[in-house]
Amino acid sequence: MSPSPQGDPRTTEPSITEPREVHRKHPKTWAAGVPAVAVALKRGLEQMGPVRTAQTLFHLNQRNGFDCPGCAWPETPGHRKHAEFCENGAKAVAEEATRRAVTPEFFARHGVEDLRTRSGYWLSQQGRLAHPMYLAPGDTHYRPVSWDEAYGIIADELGALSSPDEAVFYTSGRTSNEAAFVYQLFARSLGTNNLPDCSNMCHESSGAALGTSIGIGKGSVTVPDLEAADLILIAGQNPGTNHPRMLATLEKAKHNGARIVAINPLPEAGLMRFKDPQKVGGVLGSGTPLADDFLQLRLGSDMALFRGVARLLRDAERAAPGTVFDHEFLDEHCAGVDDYLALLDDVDLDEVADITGLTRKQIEDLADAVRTSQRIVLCWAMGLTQHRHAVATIAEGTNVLLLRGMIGKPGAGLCPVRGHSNVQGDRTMGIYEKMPESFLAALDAEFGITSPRKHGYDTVAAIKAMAAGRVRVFMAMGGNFVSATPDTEATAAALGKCALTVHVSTKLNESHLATGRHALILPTLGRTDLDVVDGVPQRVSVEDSMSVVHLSRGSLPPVSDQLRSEVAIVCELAQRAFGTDHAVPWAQLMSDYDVIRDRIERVIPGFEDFNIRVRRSDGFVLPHPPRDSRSFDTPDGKAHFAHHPLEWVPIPEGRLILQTLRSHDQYNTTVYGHDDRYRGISGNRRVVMVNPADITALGLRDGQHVDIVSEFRGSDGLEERRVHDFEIVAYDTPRGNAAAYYPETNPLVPLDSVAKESNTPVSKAVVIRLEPA
Ligand SMILES: Nc1nc2c(c(=O)[nH]1)N[C@H]1C(S)=C(S)[C@@H](COP(=O)(O)OP(=O)(O)OC[C@H]3O[C@@H](n4cnc5c(=O)[nH]c(N)nc54)[C@H](O)[C@@H]3O)O[C@H]1N2
Ligand SMILES: Nc1nc2c(c(=O)[nH]1)N[C@H]1C(S)=C(S)[C@@H](COP(=O)(O)OP(=O)(O)OC[C@H]3O[C@@H](n4cnc5c(=O)[nH]c(N)nc54)[C@H](O)[C@@H]3O)O[C@H]1N2
Ligand SMILES: [Mo]
Repeated sequence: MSPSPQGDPRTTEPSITEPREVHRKHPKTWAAGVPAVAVALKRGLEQMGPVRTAQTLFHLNQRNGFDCPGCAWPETPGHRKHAEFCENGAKAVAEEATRRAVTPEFFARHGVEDLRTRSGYWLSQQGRLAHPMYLAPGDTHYRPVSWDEAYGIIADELGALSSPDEAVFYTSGRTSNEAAFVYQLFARSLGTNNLPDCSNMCHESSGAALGTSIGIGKGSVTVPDLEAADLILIAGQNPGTNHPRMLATLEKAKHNGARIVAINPLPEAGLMRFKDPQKVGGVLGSGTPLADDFLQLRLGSDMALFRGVARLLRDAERAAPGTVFDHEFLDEHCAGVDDYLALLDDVDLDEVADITGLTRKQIEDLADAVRTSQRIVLCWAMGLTQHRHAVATIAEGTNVLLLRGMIGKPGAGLCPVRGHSNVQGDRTMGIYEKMPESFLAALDAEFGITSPRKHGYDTVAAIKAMAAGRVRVFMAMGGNFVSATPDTEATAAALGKCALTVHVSTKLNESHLATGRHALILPTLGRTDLDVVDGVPQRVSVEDSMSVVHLSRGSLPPVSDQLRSEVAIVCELAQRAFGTDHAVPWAQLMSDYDVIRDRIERVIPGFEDFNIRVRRSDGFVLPHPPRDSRSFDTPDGKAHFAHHPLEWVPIPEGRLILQTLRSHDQYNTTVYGHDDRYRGISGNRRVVMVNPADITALGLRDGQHVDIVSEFRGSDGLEERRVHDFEIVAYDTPRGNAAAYYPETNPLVPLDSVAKESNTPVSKAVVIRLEPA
């Protein structure tokens, strides 16, 4: 295909503004509004030029357009014809649809050592990867290879494994359903379940908790439910930055009379007030206040808060039997309630106040709101999932909703807000190191393969296996493994022990420089790119945070004719690795994505008439037994009250608890710029936000430069990790709690510090001390 003029790549190196000194302004008390539009347009024009900017922003989340590669927040049903503006969605698109290109000449100019000295920001600003590149053993520079050579290199290494379990296949959550399905089929045809994914670091704790409590690891609400709720609790989530389109839903809920409670250590602007840039009122007026209550609790104390609320509900029920609990729901649909109520005897509400840092009155008010509301939704994200006791915390929040019968009725339910735009779909497609027997059996029957039954590695287990020399081939379908995972130095060293590392990527990142003995970078099409097979434009499908599956079609001419789709890369590699007479018809699968969808339909329940229903303008909703019919796919068919011992995060003397979080100007490890606008911090990301009273108590001062040292008691005693030269910023965070940006602080997160049951790295509670630099 010949690129149109606006598709011509820019190959001169862009001039990059590297970080300078930190600037502070007052944190914002509202989100979006006119500045959001201005920033989005500026970034769009810089990266894409005027024509592509207009083309992409017009096609974002449209009926015939592409699914936004930003977050997994759903479209409002029936609204897909209107452009839904979102600053950070626009930035995600600009980042992908940039005209800048990383060519073989770029790699000839910059050796791997040189690139290792560059920041992640500098790397991603270079533009789209434009040619397959190979770093041969002992080489200093990546050099161009043909696709054939690249497949040959991978197939040779896979052929030389002494066990298929010496290969690991990572996935990041942007991969489409079709690509994810063929990718896991490839891994299982090879004979391994080593399919770690970004979800292991993200909502794994939600999946683990909900799986046990309600029998399915997905949220139980839809957008109309949120709009109809009378109480919405938002715990551990910063929607103004990470799910901006959620604010429009919250605004609507608010207009319908909902009360919104923000539960967060930080007064995030998006939780406070929203100015919809698409409405006159949002441009000229003061916007809509969102949160009615802001509960500024300490890091890791949500479980205590939920348990305190449960205790108050129980007391109210005892005082006026039959008025608080939903007895019909409890009797008919739940197990374990009596044991849970007994556990509540031990709750000391003064202790809950101490742990959370909230007042008794705040806790009682929340319990009153939960007691008197008829339709309650609990939303959460990384602030709950990335703690040692994350699974117990989410299960505790679920217990509270169960007591009031808030599952499987309109306007109520559980709402884990997913991150990557198709992370939920990838899991549905089998990207999981321990898929159930029913899935594996169906896959085997459909394709005539024998999937391995032994569970594979998740992300943390994969790093440990690499470190132990048990992995020879590491392949990543997207993502930035070395920067997103904990313990950056240890992880880079582990990757270095692999024979071959392979990255299927859209943009250059640090993981391309954390190589095995040899390494490949394979450039792929993104969501915005036109994907044509035999003259026919292909569409892919994705599943949003509320289990809605719909189509996405890119429209932009790719930045180079060397880019291949993720589906093609997997299927071509499979033909090379397994030969053309393999049981799986790889050539046929890649010839038309409808064929893949037909196969998905035969393997995965809920995809009946996939190709027909996915073409409806709003797509279709996957089944969710608790939501649809209050049925629970647990051994006894009931929802289960969890009975975990109460846990929280104590703050050792002279230490702080650090959470690692996102600024307003990044997408995970991809830094778009240095302006965390809502928090009023710009210029440089190496900052640590600390409560002013703690700064004084620690004998430090605002603006001082410090090293952050993390302390972790591992099996071999006290371990320390250090990152250098961070500026202290006095900030409104609870006493004893601090915050700094991910991924700069990932070297501080110990690989062994993981959530119980879900094995998710504990990124929101790192014990630290600050040492003057
Ligand atoms: N623009 C943009 N959008 C994104 C992303 C991005 O990087 N940029 N990333 C995507 C991905 S993969 C994900 S998973 C989501 C992440 O979305 P979020 O979970 O909103 O992301 P974080 O920045 O990690 O923010 C965590 C929030 O939880 C709060 N928090 C931290 N610890 C606690 C706690 O113990 N209790 C409570 N109650 N609150 C706590 C923090 O103060 C912060 O407000 O966003 C997705 N969308
Ligand atoms: N300390 C700390 N660590 C964390 C977190 C935290 O809050 N704190 N959050 C965790 C969470 S929630 C997540 S989800 C992970 C994220 O982990 P990952 O998903 O691994 O990381 P990303 O930064 O999203 O990956 C960005 C890269 O993906 C590639 N890419 C983008 N789009 C596409 C595409 O369409 N196809 C392909 N093949 N490649 C593409 C680009 O090359 C880009 O450089 O990080 C986790 N790590
Ligand atoms: Mo995530």
